[in-house]
Amino acid sequence: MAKHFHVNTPLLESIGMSKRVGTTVYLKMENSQPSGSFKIRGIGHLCQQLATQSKGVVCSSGGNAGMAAAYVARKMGLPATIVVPSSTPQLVVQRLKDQGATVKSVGKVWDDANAEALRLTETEGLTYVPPFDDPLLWQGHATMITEVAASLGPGVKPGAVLVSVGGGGLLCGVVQGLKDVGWTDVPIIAMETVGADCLNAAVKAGRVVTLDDITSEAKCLGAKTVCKKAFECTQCSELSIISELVTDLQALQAVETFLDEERVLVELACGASLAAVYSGLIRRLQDEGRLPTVLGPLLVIVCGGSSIDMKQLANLKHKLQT
Ligand code: PLV
Repeated sequence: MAKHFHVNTPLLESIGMSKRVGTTVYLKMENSQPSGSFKIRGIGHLCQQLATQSKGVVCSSGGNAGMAAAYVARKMGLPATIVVPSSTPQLVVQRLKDQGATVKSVGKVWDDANAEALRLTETEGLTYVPPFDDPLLWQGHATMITEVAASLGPGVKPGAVLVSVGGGGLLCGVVQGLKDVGWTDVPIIAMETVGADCLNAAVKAGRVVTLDDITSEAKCLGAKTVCKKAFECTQCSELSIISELVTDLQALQAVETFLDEERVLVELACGASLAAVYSGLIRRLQDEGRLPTVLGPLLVIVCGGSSIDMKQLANLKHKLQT
């Protein structure tokens, strides 16, 4: 990759989380990317490959892929149209506009917005930027694992990696990254919220399935169908991918604990991963023999997200606790 748009993010040790899990926990702080999430890695790479001659990009998004596409397009001097579902909060719509993007709100969930983005690709001749289903995205996301390997130094390898799953692009990127650095034996814990659980539903069904609806408040995990590649990774004997769920309330409580302990505000989509630590899920997986009792360092991908501020946090609290 030539010039890129993402930054090399810090890898921080979390004392609070390490105490809870009983092993060192490292946080890959993707929240500190210029667009607020890891999405910029893949989308920056994809746009460099596909959009240099473009008359503009169009991206369907729950919010964060759109933030990345808008940021990258602005840096490339291209117009960006971001199509979001009506569930995307106003604060994200405003942040997208502040990045210079044109925002269209179409349909109830991401899948509806995506149909409109694909239509615009055809009718307006724009370059389509998918939020999670493209090998170029996974290749870009994989750089986060290469960075982790460089930060940890030779001879140190994670005991497990914790990621959130929406449409599965982050998961595919992490898998790619683990392959790139020769860590395919490191188990991945793939977290979703109940009601945005397309990977978990696919794993249970033994095939890719489409959810009837997205009922979780973690809208950025809200793809009704996981990408084929992510499902295939769960079926691959070379990899160990553990698909687990938390409730929205657990994800919210994790967001709050993370804010208190690490002084960083992330959205619910990221809270799903953090909840695996705070709710005791990692300990339970160890007790069940699904993770080793003596676990090497736990790597948490802090995927970040812009769909949060103090007002949104209060709204979510009100919604989920009453
Ligand atoms: N969000 C996508 C898909 O939404 C989007 O359009 O922004 N963590 C955060 C903060 C995210 O925004 C997302 C994806 C994920 C995790 C999950 O990544 P994925 O979709 O690659 O599995 C519908």
